[in-house]
Amino acid sequence: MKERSIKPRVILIERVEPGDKRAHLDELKSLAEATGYEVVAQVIQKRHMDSKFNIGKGKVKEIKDLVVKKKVDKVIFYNQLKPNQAFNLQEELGVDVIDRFQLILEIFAKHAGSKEAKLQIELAKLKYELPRVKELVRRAKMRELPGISRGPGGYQVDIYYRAVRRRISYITKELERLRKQKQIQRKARFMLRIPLVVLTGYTNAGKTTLFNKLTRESKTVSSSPFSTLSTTTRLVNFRGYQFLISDTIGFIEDLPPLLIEAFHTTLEELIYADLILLVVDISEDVEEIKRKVKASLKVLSEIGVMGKPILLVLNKVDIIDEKELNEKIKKIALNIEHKVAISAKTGKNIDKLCEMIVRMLPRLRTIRAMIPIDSLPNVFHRFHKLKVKVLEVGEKALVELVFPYGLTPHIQNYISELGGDILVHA
Ligand SMILES: Nc1nc2c(ncn2[C@@H]2O[C@H](COP(=O)(O)OP(=O)(O)O)[C@@H](O)[C@H]2O)c(=O)[nH]1
Ligand SMILES: [Mg+2]
Repeated sequence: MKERSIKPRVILIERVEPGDKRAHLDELKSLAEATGYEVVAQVIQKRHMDSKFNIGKGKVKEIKDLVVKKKVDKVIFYNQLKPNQAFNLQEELGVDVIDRFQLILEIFAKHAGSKEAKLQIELAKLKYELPRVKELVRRAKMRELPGISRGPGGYQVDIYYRAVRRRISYITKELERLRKQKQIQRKARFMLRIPLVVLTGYTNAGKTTLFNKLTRESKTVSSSPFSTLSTTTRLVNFRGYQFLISDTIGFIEDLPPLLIEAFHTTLEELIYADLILLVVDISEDVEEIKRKVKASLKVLSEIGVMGKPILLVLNKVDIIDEKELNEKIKKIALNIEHKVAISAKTGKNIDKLCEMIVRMLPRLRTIRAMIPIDSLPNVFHRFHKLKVKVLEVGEKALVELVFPYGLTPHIQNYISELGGDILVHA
């Protein structure tokens, strides 16, 4: 008997404009899987947009059959759907229909840790929904809405529309307030006792595959200090050396502008990284790889983590030959000093990757803290002269401390006992 998985089952659909060559379903599949869906079918149609369904009417019929046959829960479009198209498709197919924008929102929501991240995502969602609510109002007024008895009538929809707008203005103000607050106090919320490695790179590069390879026998890290990290952080033991590794959503191609702020908040855990692994798909075109690496470095600098060590991981070497690999490595030179070519799928060079990780991870942790001036003698007494540097003296003293990772909890307690604060950026 075939077992039915508990993951929601989805069909992916893309309408490709007749002139366009590239389809994007691989990328969409990677996003859908990362969100927790099981992809049971993929459909591509080459044609101009149909105003009613986006895709053609005949295709809709075909998909309707697939929905029934494959017990599908949801249909996901690569193309952005106009409000009326989304409603028409939903009516016709009898299941939820979302587009890429909404899928990205779902994945962001799943990873959102901080209050700010959650608000950013809700804001993007409401802004996206506003024209859809408008369409709902229009349909309700025209008495077109199917089953008015089960949905809101025109009057209620109107009220809902106004409520959405009020919420948008509330969140906008709240975010402004949080931003100001953050500028005043950039305190570190927590620090880990063990160095943290964070995987990043574009969708489909192989981050999750690599994460699974590296952590096959490891445990999920779920104790409270990690609660602001994504749920996908695990402990890796490599020849007696320990480090934590986090999988992330990473970078998304053609991100809708409305989602950029929300996207930045999903990168928060990079602030805590001791080492960043930038994963690229080496089987892609050289120009494509270069463009992605550059764009990645730009985003990293925008969120303020450029000072951290970066290891460029050239993944998928199993599908190109040695000659191609060497040529590409030469061309991608850029200015990233450390790189390693691996296959997350076959396991090639995974040991070498781990060796490099261990080599690149700092043995000692450097932090900066603000402490009351009268505690300075205490700090000097506690630390060897070489391990503490006073950088600035104002109302409080800004000091830099260096100590072994394992001592992190003690140092944290010590500084808070003195009435000091550790700053986010070391
Ligand atoms: N041939 C090959 N395929 C890989 C390798 N690593 C990942 N993939 C495939 O690339 C696709 C995207 O991988 P995934 O880990 O989801 O990428 P992510 O979006 O960066 O997390 C999947 O179909 C993987 O099976 C590799 O080393 N070699
Ligand atoms: Mg992934």
